[in-house]
Amino acid sequence: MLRLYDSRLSGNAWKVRILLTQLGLPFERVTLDLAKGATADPAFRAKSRFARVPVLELDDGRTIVESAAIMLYLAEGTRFLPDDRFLRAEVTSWLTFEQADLLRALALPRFYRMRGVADQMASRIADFQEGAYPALAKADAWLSGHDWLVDDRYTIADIGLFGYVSMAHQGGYEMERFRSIAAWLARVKAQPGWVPLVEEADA
Ligand SMILES: N[C@@H](CCC(=O)N[C@@H](CS)C(=O)NCC(=O)O)C(=O)O
Repeated sequence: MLRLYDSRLSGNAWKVRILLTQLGLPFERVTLDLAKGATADPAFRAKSRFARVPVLELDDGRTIVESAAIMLYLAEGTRFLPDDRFLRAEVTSWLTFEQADLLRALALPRFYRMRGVADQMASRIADFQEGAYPALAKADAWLSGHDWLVDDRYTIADIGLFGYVSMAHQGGYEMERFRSIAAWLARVKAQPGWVPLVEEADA
């Protein structure tokens, strides 16, 4: 069976969990305690060359790291990834944009708030916001003319962007500025098989 190494509040692992669930693929979940330094464990380091979750372990023991790589692997040949070469490049383009322009800028302010250190990190948060607000505006502009990011249908591009954008307000972002993003987030959440970050049994 597939095995997903994640952590309870990781948005990157959440993306993979949403996709696995929507694909109907059974998987075993191994939830690491990042606060206790679980990613430094040599056994985990042997599975994750970057010492981070998510990690997908295949039946044969090989592992895939990086949420975008995992999603591209899982989505191959499914409705979540177009066959057309150009459209696949479009999917990769959104996944790359999310990682380069949004991931840290959205995730770290949320993390600082969760840890109660947002006040000390105020100038860092302001720097993140300076970069992320224009990137969010670009996504909002695209979504003002499209229901979905690629090919007018739900793909892993949507799952990839959804993860941290849906939690940006937890890091202090004023997401009410982005009405098209808000409508798109609701569409993603309404997809069959969508799962919340923290499931009730786990809350
Ligand atoms: N680009 C990576 C980022 C993964 C990442 O940042 N993972 C965090 C949790 S969301 C992590 O494992 N951090 C290591 C640690 O806190 O020890 C991806 O998309 O998978």
